[in-house]
Amino acid sequence: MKGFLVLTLVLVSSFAHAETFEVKMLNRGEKGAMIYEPDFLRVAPGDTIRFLASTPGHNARTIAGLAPEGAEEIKTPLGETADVVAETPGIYGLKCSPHYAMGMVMMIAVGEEADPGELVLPDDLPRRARQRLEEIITENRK
Ligand SMILES: [Cu+2]
Repeated sequence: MKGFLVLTLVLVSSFAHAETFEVKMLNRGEKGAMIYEPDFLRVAPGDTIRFLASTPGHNARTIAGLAPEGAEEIKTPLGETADVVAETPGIYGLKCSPHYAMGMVMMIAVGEEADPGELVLPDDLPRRARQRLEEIITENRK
């Protein structure tokens, strides 16, 4: 009976550490038009990222080539608030499908070790998306 109690406490405390981070999807934010706020998050595996439909018509999808090996593709429904659970450690580049060419992108680092500075951006990024990703990397590299 004593062993069971200890196991229960360990399980409860590991769940208690998982956090939820909110990202607003906005037509206009502090850094400009068509933007995620914040545009960079560092989270731990098991944490939840909640994409808020703060203004209509946005979503969040993995940018091809900007996700860790073996990570599941992120794809939230257009115009809806949705939760994504971070699992595989590494760097994720995310885009809004309708506003990718306008530079609506963000980055999530999962795990303490993940370094945006080690990211190699694919060649085929839209110009505005590349610009914003480079700014995010400069501001958040380790
Ligand atoms: Cu958008």
